[in-house]
Amino acid sequence: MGYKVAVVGATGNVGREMLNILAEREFPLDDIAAVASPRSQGSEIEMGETGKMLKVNNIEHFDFSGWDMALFAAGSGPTRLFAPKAAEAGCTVIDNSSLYRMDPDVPLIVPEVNPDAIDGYKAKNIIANPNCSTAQMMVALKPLHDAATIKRVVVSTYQSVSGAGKGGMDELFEQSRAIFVGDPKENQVFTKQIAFNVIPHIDVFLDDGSTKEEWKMVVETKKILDPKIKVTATCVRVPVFVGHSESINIEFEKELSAKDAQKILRDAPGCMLVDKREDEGYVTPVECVGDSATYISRIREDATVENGLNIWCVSDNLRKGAALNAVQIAELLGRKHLQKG
Ligand code: 11C
Repeated sequence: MGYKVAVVGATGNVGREMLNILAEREFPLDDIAAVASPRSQGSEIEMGETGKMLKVNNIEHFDFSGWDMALFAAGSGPTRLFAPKAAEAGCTVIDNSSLYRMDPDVPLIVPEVNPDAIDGYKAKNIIANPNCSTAQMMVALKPLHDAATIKRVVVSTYQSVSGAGKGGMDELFEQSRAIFVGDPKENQVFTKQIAFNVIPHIDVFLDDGSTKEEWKMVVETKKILDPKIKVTATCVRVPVFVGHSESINIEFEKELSAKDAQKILRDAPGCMLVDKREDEGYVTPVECVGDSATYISRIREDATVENGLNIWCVSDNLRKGAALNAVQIAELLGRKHLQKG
């Protein structure tokens, strides 16, 4: 016996990846519904690479009662309207938007890091999925925090355009081509030219001069891992299609050598250590596309602070940063709270 699962926002980058991953991981399904905006009603979408085609349902007419879980990848606007309806109808919402992440009545979960926090989901029947740049950093930091207690993190991100949806990917492609043929195109999705450029601006500016993307990394780390950890972030969009990279400087309470950190991360859940001081000894975003792991490379001691380490962390932002983490939450929810059969 399996679950009845709805994927909301099924036609977007993350929704499609959710369908892929549900199929790939053989999630026990009794029924699956693809749900999207009225625009997509009647179109069809493939369930991963299974050949099974799903008719897309209009979110405005979809009845969530009788469905066990809904994986939402619909953005904050539609989520604000439809997630509470689904939750009230008894369908547990696993939401990928930023809407509920900091709600004290909504658990914010990375299954490798804080699985027990899921127990609080009943207050609203909603569970939040973290921001992609936070999720991969949590997978890398948790085992190091357990070993030597992290005091402070300084992170700079190199985030791919797929984080801004299909429109972001199209803009990078079209703009690169247009520049090559000598017919430059105006930017519409990004605030500046993204082709052959980098943009230190993701999401809106806040009063203190940081961006909301940077703020998310600070507050989500505290909620997921430890409120005592100080985090400062600089988030940058780079002309990469898929895969977010992060340079993370970590200051610990206790001493932790680069060698010991390697040993810990080699065995840590969700992590893949590739760390040799040679050409093939580190991972770049193009190599992580389609993978589930959070790759860690370039571990080295930072001699400018007491107990400091630098690491390089790369992951497929559409997977661990979004769809995979959501499906892992669904698996955890099934194991801990919604057992079937
Ligand atoms: C980006 N991290 O790369 C964003 C996308 O809060 O879920 C995800 C935004 C969010 O643009």
